[in-house]
Amino acid sequence: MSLFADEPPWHFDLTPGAVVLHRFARREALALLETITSVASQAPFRHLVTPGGQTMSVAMTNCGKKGWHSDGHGYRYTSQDPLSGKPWPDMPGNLLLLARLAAQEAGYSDFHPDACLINRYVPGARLSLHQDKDEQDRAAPIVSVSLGLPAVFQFGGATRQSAVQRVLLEHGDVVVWGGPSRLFYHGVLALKEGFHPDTGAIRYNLTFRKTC
Ligand code: MD6
Ligand code: FE
Repeated sequence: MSLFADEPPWHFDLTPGAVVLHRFARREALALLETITSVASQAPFRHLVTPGGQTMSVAMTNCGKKGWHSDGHGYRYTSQDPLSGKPWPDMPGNLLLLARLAAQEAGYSDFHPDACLINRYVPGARLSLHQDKDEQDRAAPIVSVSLGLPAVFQFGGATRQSAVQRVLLEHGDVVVWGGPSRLFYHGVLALKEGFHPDTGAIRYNLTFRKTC
């Protein structure tokens, strides 16, 4: 926690185990965007298809030892990009360090992510309520970094019917999510039109996970 309330990050507790670190990644944001461009040049963004046959409005790619994938056979982590058959691009050191520092700031020491899912939203793109439950290690938190246009993040509880709260995630905001809330339902409302000086009409989200 910073000593002075006028310096980032500002902690906002969502629910036990989950905290927003407002502006935690602001200073690194431009370097993170360059990293995203580099990863996407090796493993391009693509619109995955859910097991139910719906094409997702959010485009995705990954870096790290594992990458998240979805198709008609289900959701899973793979070691290779199914588009190219090659391993996912390495997770760059600046991303890994940021994820580890954010986890520590939220009280989760010794976070060792092996996957970074990169989401790209254009206006209208959304992520419906879901649980992140494809990871074997449920003791590790998830660290989520928002860049570019703001989005409304919804977070609920243990069931799809749980009441949802809403929080605006802006450029450089980080959410750390684990412990008792690790399997809580959450989603992202349709992105509004807008312009961000660093990304134009786009929001990116990086989620770091320990998959096994
Ligand atoms: C997003 N994030 O913010 C999507 N999942 O674009 C997630 O689905 C998410 O932010 C688990 C933990 C934190 C997250
Ligand atoms: Fe999620």
